[in-house]
Amino acid sequence: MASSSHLDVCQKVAIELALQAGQMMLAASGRSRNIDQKESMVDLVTETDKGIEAMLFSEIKKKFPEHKTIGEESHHGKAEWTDEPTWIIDPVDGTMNFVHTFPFACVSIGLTIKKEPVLGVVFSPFLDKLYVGRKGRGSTCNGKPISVRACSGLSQALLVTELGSGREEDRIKAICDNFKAVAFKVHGIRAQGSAALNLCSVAHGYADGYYEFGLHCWDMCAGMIILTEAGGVVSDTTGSPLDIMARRILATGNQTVAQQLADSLVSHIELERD
Ligand code: LIP
Repeated sequence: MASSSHLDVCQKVAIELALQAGQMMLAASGRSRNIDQKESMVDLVTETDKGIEAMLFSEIKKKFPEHKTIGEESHHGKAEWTDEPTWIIDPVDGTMNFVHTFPFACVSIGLTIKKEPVLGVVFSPFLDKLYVGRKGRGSTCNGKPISVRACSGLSQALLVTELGSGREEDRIKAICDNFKAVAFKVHGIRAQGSAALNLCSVAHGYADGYYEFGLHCWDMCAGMIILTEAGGVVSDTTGSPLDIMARRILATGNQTVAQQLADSLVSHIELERD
């Protein structure tokens, strides 16, 4: 396990890089030209996504040459994820939002050691929110401690979920079936378009739970440590332990809401692992 002082250096660098990435997002906002499609016509990537990831990887390589990296825009085939210190990065989480200048877009920088998230940094320059979560040290937003809010159960919960980036008939049907199964049991359901900010919303006490099928390891790595260090819980959508490569997550402020939500979902979509 890395020393505390080494992780202090990692945290300082990750925050500096997140702020730099935020400036790149602000400079490019509303001016995306080369927008490409990936998994589907709604799974977009811009030159800003690629430029930020290149900057992050280059800086991390300079400062931590022995560390590994996994990034959304340079990821091809199966993720090579080892016990080595590994930065798992989404340069622009919420790319569709970014293209439309809808403010829920951020950079997400996670660090795992022995395949355990130990540090998460999520920064949205449009919302002006810098979230930091550090194993054993809690979570903050703009330097102030944050925590999940109390929620007695699903009937009192405000949830977040997403339609995601796939448009396959069976996936959309399963997502709609789950939405309908949950809709009548909760206070409300929101979709913000960014997994990282969804996890931070639960960590900050704005929402009581979030679930999604189809997201990737880079969408969830930073946000999950920010949430668990704020007192929240993460799992697979069935309630079993989370596998961050299995492309599905259930994240709540407490175990009661988690169990009731897992019991309410009617379709646990299986997707090709990262
Ligand atoms: C996004 C995820 C979000 C999902 C979107 C998209 P991206 O990541 O954060 O949860 O619903 O479809 O995948 O592609 O903007 O980095």
